[in-house]
Amino acid sequence: MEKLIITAAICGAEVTKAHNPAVPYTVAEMAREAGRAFSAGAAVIHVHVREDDGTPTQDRERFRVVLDAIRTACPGVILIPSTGGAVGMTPAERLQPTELFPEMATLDCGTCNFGGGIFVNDLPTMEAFGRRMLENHIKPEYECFELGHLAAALDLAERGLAPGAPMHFNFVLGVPGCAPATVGNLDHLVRQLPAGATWTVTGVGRGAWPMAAAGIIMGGHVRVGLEDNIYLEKGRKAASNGELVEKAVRLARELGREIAGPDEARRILSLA
Ligand code: KMH
Ligand code: ZN
Repeated sequence: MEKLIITAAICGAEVTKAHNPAVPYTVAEMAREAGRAFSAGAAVIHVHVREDDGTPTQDRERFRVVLDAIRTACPGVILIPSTGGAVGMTPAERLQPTELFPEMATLDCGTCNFGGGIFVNDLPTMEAFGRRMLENHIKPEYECFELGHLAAALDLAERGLAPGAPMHFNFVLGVPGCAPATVGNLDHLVRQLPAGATWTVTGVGRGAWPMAAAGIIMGGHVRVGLEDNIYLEKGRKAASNGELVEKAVRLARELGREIAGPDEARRILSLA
């Protein structure tokens, strides 16, 4: 089995300091949390940005400053800025980080419930995001929140409207109102992947650790972080993203899977 790539989703757009005081907002906090995750074993950081007061934003210049600060704190790390942003943002707003030519970015693969809101990713929106990633030579991380999202992503690439093989997917399971975080759902998705594709699994909320374990033993990769889950274990909040990554590393070691550094992750993801 390949080494395990751990992604840390350190901030998100919805979780706040009221949920967990370790959620980073400022540039310094973002660099600190990314640094802790990286030191613990994360090769990839999934990045959302906030104003200093915690308001989610997709502002290009805020992304520029935060991505630079994370690069300094985490030499060689792979950055995956979000083009999902927060529910209700326009496609133009969301696309701003792609103007910075990151090596990867998220591409969300369908409209779905997202907590109390609706996260809009209709086909024209997906096509626009796919075209932008082709033009700017960005490898998408195709985010699938529902079982049908995988087929939508494959169809987009098949029609030449988004980057194709080798494709990389993130199966985000357990978002309220979307596909639950079950091994059955994950297995159903993995079985439909084209040859050569790579995948990560993200379990949201209480699905976080079962999905991490499943990803490790099924040969995929794993995302953890405060964006998805604020608890280290039931009733115990994580003190940092680093603690969440440390737990993923412990699980992997117990299950016999080695951890990939950024260079190995670049090779596995065909970025190198
Ligand atoms: N904040 C969610 C509405 C992504 O980063 O691409 C969308 C999200 C997905 O987090
Ligand atoms: Zn995200």
